[in-house]
Amino acid sequence: MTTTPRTALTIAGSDSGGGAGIQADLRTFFACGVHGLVALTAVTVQNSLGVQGFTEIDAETVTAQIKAVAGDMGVNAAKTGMLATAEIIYAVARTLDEVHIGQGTEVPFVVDPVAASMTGDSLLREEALEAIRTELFPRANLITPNLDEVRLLTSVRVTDKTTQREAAKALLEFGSGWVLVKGGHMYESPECVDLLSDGTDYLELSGPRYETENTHGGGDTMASAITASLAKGADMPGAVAEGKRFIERCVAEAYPLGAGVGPVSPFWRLAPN
Ligand code: PXL
Repeated sequence: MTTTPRTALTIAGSDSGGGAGIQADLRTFFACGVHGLVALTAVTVQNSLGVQGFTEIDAETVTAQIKAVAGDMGVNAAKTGMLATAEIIYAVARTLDEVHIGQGTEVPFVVDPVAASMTGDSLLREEALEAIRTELFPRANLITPNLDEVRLLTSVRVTDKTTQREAAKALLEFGSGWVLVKGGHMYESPECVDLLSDGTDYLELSGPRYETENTHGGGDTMASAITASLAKGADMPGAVAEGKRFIERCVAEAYPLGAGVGPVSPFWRLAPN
């Protein structure tokens, strides 16, 4: 008999284009060797040119999905992506407490505070940002905002390493164990420098910047790779370092698809060439 792999749960939306959302999460989990579980929050209608709209799933169905898999299969780590509405966020927070996922439990929880797609289309109803801050950040072992999300959440404008550190401190005030302030959107910098902090340690993770237009799903893929490493038992700095290595290769091997922004690709992990 084959042994059961580790499991990772994504609580997120569907991308009909297959490059971001639960599709990015599941292909990353697969490439990283963990079994992916899903609580679907919303169905987006989109392609490489942008998001045409979305329909959210009712909050009871979201929580029922989490309880169904957590109770039977067990969850070794979890993450959130697109959550769509404040009602879903409140319901998810309550349910995570019930099934013992998040800070203060054995099961690490990563919050990727998705507010908009890279094309600028909103993926979150307006009142929901505050709910992410108050309901999810205190339960998160790690939050992974990009610079646009940092600005929405704290009003700090990150332009260099000093303001990146300021942002990390401001975000930790909301109660997460760790924060990863991703520097990929500082386009002037020749490197992508991310800052990981728990308020005591400030760890800089530096990597190359690849010239590509095709970065759809990059944030989701990185957060999922970190979640997969946590599910396999890595500590936070180790999991983030692994996630960073993983996303670098996915960006390096991103491919064109459609007339707009193509997806980052985890295929390298399956068929190394
Ligand atoms: O990359 C953020 C994201 C998350 N979830 C869904 C998305 C996107 C970006 O388009 O569509 C469903």
